[in-house]
This record gives sequence, C-alpha cells and structure tokens, in this order.
Amino acid sequence: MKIRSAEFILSASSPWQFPPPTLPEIAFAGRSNVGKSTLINSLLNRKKLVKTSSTPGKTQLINFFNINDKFHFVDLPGYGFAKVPEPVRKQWQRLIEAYLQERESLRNVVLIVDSRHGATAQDRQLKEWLDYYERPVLIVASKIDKLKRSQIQKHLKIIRQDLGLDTTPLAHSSLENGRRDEIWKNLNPWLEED
Ligand SMILES: Nc1nc2c(ncn2[C@@H]2O[C@H](COP(=O)(O)OP(=O)(O)O)[C@@H](O)[C@H]2O)c(=O)[nH]1
Ligand SMILES: [Mg+2]
Repeated sequence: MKIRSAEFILSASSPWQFPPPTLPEIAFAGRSNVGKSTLINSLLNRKKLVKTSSTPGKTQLINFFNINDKFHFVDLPGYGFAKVPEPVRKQWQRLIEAYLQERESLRNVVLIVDSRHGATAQDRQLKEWLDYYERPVLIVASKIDKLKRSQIQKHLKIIRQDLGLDTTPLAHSSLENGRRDEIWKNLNPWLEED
C-alpha cells in the first residue's frame, strides 16, 4: 500500500462524535500497551502519527485517521489496564462495543496480542464477541523482537490455540519493516471498493 497522506481526524468519547461512515474502516484493538499505536504507525510508515506511550491506559478515546482519502484507520482504547476505576472501564467498554457493533463502515478488526504473553481472557472474550457479530478479524502478534528466534513459532502456535484460529497469526515487530507487507496483504482486500 502506498501511503500518500495520513491525517488525524478526531477523537471520540461517544458514538455521536464518530465521523460520517463514508470510507471503509479498519480498527485496531487489543489490551493497553500491546502495541496498537505502534503497529498503526508502522503500517503507515509514520513515526509519530499516533502517539505511543510506555504508560499503559492513556488512550481512552477512539481515534480516527484518514489515509489517502480512501479509508480510515481507527485506534481503539486499550482494555485490561488494572488501575482504571470501574466506572471508567464500563464507559470504555460501552464505547468500544457501540463502535464494533454498529459501525457500518467497519470492514476488519485487527486484534493485537502480545507475542510473549499470549492471549488474555479479555482477548479471547473480544474474539468470541467479534465472531458472534460476524466481524472479520485479523490477529497480529506484537513485539516478536522480544522473543528468541527459536521461540517465535511456539508462541504463535499458543496464540493460535488460545484463540481457536484456523491459521497461524501474523507477527509484527516495530524494529523490522519486513513483516509489514504480510499484514498489508491481508488488509488490502478489505479496502477495495465494492
Ligand atoms: N520492542 C518493541 N517494543 C514495542 C513494539 N511495539 C510497541 N512497543 C513498545 O510498547 C509500548 C506500548 O506501545 P503502544 O503502541 O503505545 O501500545 P498501545 O497502548 O497498544 O497503543 C511502547 O513503549 C512501544 O515503544 C515492538 O514491536 N517491539
Ligand atoms: Mg495507543
């Protein structure tokens, strides 16, 4: 995918703020700190379009980006951060569910799982929820540079089993560009015009 332009549109804290669903959308989901924003930047070949953070639990809003005036990338708030107070957690969950359930322009959800830790209970829940609503999902295992080479396949297999996938998940590392193409190859079909 050739990226000609990538621009932040807006941050939404409730559904009425979502931009009009005029372009196909790909959303990035996963627990807090798993590498969602990093993956988006890496796919777009931008260093700092999306803010990344070593402090988990920062992004509480849904962030929309316009790419090439052709499609949207959507950075969803991360879940699973223990220090978040319960009412705030509930509010996030409502926001994410409203988006995932109702967004008519949503074509694919990229669910990012930490390659070291495997799928968490919340990752499994989200996957099941997305399957139930028949939302296509692409699983990406992040931070594989943190694994020994000899361990990568084993960890991918565990994620595959944990989430009940038919195929081995894709892998990503922000330190190497090589794996981006494989991810794009899987996303491109969702962005084609009808
Ligand atoms: N070594 C390594 N660090 C990563 C990778 N992806 C993300 N990180 C780091 O993990 C932290 C959280 O990343 P971020 O993209 O902000 O996670 P998000 O909360 O899911 O959006 C940051 O410190 C990133 O630099 C990766 O592939 N390799
Ligand atoms: Mg983020």
